[in-house]
Amino acid sequence: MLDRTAYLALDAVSLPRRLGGRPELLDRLGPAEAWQVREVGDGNLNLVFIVEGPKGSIVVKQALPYARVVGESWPMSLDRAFFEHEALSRLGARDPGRTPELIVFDPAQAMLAMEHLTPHKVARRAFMEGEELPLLGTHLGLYLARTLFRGSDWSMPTTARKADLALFAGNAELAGITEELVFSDPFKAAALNRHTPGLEDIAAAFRADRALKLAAVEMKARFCTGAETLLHGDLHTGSVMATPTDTRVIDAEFALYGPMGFDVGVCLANLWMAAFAQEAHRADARAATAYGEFLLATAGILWRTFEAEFSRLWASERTGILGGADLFEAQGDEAGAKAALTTHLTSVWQDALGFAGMEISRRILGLAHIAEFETIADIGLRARLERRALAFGRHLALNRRQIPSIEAANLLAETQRARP
Ligand code: SR1
Ligand code: MG
Repeated sequence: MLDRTAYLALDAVSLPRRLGGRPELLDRLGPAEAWQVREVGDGNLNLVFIVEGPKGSIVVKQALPYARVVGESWPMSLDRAFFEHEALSRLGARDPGRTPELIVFDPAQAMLAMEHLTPHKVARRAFMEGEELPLLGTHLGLYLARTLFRGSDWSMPTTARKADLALFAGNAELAGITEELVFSDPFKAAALNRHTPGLEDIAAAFRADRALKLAAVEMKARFCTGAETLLHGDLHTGSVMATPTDTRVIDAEFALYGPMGFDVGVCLANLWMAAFAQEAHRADARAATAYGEFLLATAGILWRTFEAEFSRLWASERTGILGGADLFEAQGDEAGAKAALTTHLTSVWQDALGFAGMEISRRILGLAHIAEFETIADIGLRARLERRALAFGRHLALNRRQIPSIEAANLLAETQRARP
């Protein structure tokens, strides 16, 4: 058990004194007396500082012993910083260049110093500002294929795979948060739930919707029992930072072994929700439609890139426990290998749609909402847009086995967005 008696939350004033003795940081930043520090954390859990010095800048992230979004009444273990560091190291190795460079990790202080991604913007913010990110879908599709494939039994040898499964089973507290907030709370009268005024009827309808609750139970069971690969575990668009030419994935503290479709579905859900919110963020209907089309196109590119890259890795790197080349290719049965791949990708796709439905429901009816909706000052408009997104999310969850393609899912989103 790690001794954390010395743990103390950082602040902008104490940070140069407390971290100024570390050579890795001095190399990057220059002398600590000249550091400029600002706290910029706007997430639900942690402190985040940007530290600028004469030679450069870094980001320092420190876990708090409670959930920032609720306060000290919700204590949380500091161990999440350890799991984030372990996860980012693996995800970065599996898709090099797609995560921030890690500079220093201090487990006792639950503190991670890393590359300052600049001029990157949180993708969610770029969506609200209408900024085009033409490579986002490609980069995320590649990231998802590489990390999900290379962390799985299709790729990993049995000892390493089981050691990682055991390691990340320790991140149980954060897994438990997802289990409750994503798969249970939106479908019951949970104490921390909140929603936009005007959505009382649909919130009540969700609580009474047996078919939807059965879907939630099934998706929760997939999440809890389908330990296919190391997931990021919270891959919404606040965990993505981007420029028009680069995309990075951050904030992996919810990492755990789970079904591949979870990361894919959460990511798609957040692209779709951003599209539903566009009407409130653009000057006119034409601009909202155009940017909404960009977001749906990004979802399309993401899935098609994921499929293509996963298929490439399947053919070239399928050397893990589940490899299966001995059953198919080695016996001249290429079609059998293709059939096994298709079966797997179909299962990821159907899971992704179910998880997307859960993510949309929880971001509108649960505790943790998204900025694209939360910043809409006109409450009537916000409720109208959220209602459309909820109807779409419900449809995905209930019809996940009947929606054949990303094009079909995008068409459903388009149709739902156009409703009065
Ligand atoms: C109490 S944590 C609430 C949410 O914030 C994180 O970003 C996760 O999405 C979690 O569900
Ligand atoms: Mg986060």
